[in-house]
Amino acid sequence: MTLAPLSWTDLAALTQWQPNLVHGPTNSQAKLRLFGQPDAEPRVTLYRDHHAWCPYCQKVWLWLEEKQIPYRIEKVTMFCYGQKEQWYKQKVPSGMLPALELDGYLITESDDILLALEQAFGPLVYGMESALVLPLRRLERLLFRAWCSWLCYPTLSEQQEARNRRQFLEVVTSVEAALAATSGPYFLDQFSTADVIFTPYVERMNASLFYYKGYSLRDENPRLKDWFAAMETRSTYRGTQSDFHTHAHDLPPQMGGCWENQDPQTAINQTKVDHGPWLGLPDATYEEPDTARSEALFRVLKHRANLIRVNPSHDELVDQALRCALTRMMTGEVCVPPSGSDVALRYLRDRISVPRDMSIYAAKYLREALEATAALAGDRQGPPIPTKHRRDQDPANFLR
Ligand SMILES: N[C@@H](CCC(=O)N[C@@H](CS)C(=O)NCC(=O)O)C(=O)O
Repeated sequence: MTLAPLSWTDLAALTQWQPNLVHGPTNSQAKLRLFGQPDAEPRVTLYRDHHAWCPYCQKVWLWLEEKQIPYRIEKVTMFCYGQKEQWYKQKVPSGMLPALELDGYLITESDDILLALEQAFGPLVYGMESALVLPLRRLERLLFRAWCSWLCYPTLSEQQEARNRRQFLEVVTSVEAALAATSGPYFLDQFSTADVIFTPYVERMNASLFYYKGYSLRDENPRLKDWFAAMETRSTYRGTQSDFHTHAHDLPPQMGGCWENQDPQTAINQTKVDHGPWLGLPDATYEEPDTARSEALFRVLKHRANLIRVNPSHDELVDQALRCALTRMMTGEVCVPPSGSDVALRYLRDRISVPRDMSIYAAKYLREALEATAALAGDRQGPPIPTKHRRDQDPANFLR
């Protein structure tokens, strides 16, 4: 007998997820952060991307969360996802993110923003210009350049590919040495600005090299492994953390392309990231919260009308198939979706964005349920994810 999918009302009764966006743990959906100070009048407004993807925004975001500075958030569309808001272009003609207003003064450039924040609120343990942090900032830029050279240019020969890899690994050796210079897991003797500076790109390196080069930065390097694990003990970092799927498919349009190598491990990793299983990937190793499924359900319920509308398949088909996947995720009961809905379910599976839509484990469970349900309908994939832009992810479709 085929189990009928639960109704939207029945599904809604299965989630109690209700995050406190203003005072609770770091969350990409927040528009105001007061950190338990209900009377605070924020001096700071952070302008960051709707996708919670921009690495320079993540740096400032994480800093504000760690320092618990009350602030407002205004979200702006990045060029590759859709139309840049006119009001933002008037404020920042280049359209670049992040920008920050402090006491009414506008500041751009993430490093200048952090310097201004330090002046106003004090350093995050060590200052950006301190003798301890400056060499680490230089090392981060070296690592960034070596990563770009390996990932973002087509290689003309195997020798060149091997050279680019070796040059990247040489800088990783220096990063391992820097991490080993203190007894704890962080870059300096305690968590500080230095860790915030490394976070955005090391996270993107971990994801992209796993997917395009068959190389696991996190597994291959013991100090970085410990550093990632320590970062994941922080609810601030977990709130800003993205997953392998999101990075692997958001990086190409941002970086002007990502080039895969011929290593057999690359194909294995790509299959895992694109088709699952997502649980167990080295993008997150902290213990999964028991609210993950509730959170995923809550987020789908919030946007269900938009999700159904933007899906290329017929609305009724998507509606029913999606309820089948959610029924399975919440009850464990197998619910066979309507025939022809494999494409619709995989379209959505490929477009969950972390942390924009939900946190990392919530996304893993939702992807698993969508894939397992799609597999009952067939093996057709959704339309390919574009690599030159991501207008399939235009935030304008999700503002209502
Ligand atoms: N040097 C700048 C770089 C900022 C930057 O490159 N921002 C990108 C996003 S990661 C941007 O806003 N690009 C325009 C867009 O995509 O709309 C900083 O540190 O703030």
